[in-house]
Amino acid sequence: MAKPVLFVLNGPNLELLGEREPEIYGSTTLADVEAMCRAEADSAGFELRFHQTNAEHEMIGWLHEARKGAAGIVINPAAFSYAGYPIFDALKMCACPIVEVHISNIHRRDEAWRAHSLMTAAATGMITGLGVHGYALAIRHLAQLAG
Ligand code: CA2
Repeated sequence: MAKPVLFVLNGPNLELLGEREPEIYGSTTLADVEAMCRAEADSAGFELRFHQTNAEHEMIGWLHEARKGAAGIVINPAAFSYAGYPIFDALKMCACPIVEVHISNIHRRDEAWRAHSLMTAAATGMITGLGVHGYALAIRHLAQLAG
């Protein structure tokens, strides 16, 4: 039988994770995050689709794929959080549970604008400030819902 599909989607600049501002984002790379997500998804019985993009249209394309029956979406929209209205609309079209993840605590940053993510109103819930562990927690939550 086909495994339920889980999308883990990452927005702009996150391919640089581990290379810049380690005091805020830690030293884990996005490849490490993907490996961690694969391990979580495997043990939960999910098929994982893990992506990162700097292009809004690509993110929307993956959300349109997820719309067709994904079991869940984990999304770190990064800076799309603040101006990505087309991504917000695409998220709203997805019926599955959606967990928004931010590595840093967006409510505790020097720049006040980081605290207000447009995406949160389209998500089921949000994890912020727990580092890359937030991705693993999000997958465990979605696995519980699916199980
Ligand atoms: O904390 C998060 O996960 C963020 O979504 C990361 C975004 C930022 O715009 C959000 O406010 C919070 C992206 C940060 C800029 O890109 C970097 C990527 C890797 C390392 C340093 C910066």
